[in-house]
Amino acid sequence: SEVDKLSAYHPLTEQEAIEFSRSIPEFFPAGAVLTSREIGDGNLNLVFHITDAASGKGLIVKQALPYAKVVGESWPLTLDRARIESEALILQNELAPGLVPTVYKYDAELALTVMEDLSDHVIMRQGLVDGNKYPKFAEDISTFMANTLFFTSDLGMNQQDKKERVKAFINPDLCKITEDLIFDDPYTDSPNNNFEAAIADAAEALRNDDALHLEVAILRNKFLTNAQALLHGDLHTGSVFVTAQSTKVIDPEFAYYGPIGFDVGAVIANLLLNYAGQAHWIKDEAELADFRSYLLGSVREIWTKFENKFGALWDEHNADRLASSASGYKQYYINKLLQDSIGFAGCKMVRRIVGLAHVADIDRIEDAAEREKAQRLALEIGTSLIHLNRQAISIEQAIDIVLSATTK
Ligand code: SR1
Ligand code: MG
Repeated sequence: SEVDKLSAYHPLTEQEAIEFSRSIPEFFPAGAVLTSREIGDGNLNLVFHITDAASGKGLIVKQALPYAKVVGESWPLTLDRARIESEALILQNELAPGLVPTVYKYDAELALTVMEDLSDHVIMRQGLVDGNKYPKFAEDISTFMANTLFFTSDLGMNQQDKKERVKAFINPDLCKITEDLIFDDPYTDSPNNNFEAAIADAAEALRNDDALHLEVAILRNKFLTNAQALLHGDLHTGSVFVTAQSTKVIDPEFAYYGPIGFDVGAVIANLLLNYAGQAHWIKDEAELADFRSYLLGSVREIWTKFENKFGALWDEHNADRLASSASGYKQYYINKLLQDSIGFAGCKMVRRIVGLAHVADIDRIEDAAEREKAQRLALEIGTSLIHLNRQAISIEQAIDIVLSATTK
């Protein structure tokens, strides 16, 4: 068949993506006239949007490339990440139903996953840049994180099965990207770094701050060694599709067993990066204050809801006898999650300003002086969160950091 002819790995053409999508049983009507468009705007993969104008139905065909698209063929990357992504999506859909796209098919040879078309949603990063609020997001993302992280941890599943799962999600290439881009490059003179001359002094300060390096080294070590739960691994606002009523988390190709706070911190960091850029996007002072207060309210709500939901799962489903009975342990564990989340959030903000891959919330600001102001604000917040992390006892301390950095 046409699909069999495709089978050896090669990057698909738009036409081949159409042929492949016809192999999904009973999806498109027989003889449907399909169109295909490569819409991938991420750093790593090809993404084809297949549509049938007559039925209005669509599919996404996502194919991993054997290298990082953002850099080129000189940066090889395993195709196994397509398996990791499809298996993570399937598991996440079981643990947090409706909060990820449905997977229709995975093809190991072609490193390709066919999944639900979410083109009635928008990428949250763009939605926030456009000044839109998402009233269901805090509820949904806290459910997503509490369910997927608790039930894949030693608290929420059989601990021997968990070790098998750790094995299935060993993801060295993608972890190496994070280890370098987030936990090393910004703090040294790395050729991967990418920052503007206007903030060279701030980038240099990152390289010379010993106390900061200690905190980043501790957080890096947690990322390297703490197999706490199956993470999404790259939970920024570009990995979330939203509408006012719906949230869908996509792109878990960085999934691996790591520290829970890394996912929670990613969400917080990306709301705060938007916060830092918003002075450009919203010119009216009152509207800006309102939107920024919405973003800070979301950070508070996400943490509080996550903490409550994770705590409720702990009370009802704890698989670890001592963890559930030792008095004070739950509070100790959840406070460590808060501290890690704050620390990782800081690292994720810093890397988006001086590291290889940036965010549109700030990079698309055309005016150089405004862009510099946003970058400096993000760095001020990020570094302060990193300095705070091991001392934190409340999310309010992180919010206070943002407020005082804004008025500085
Ligand atoms: C080389 S990939 C750069 C970044 O894009 C992804 O979304 C991850 O955040 C990664 O660090
Ligand atoms: Mg991605």
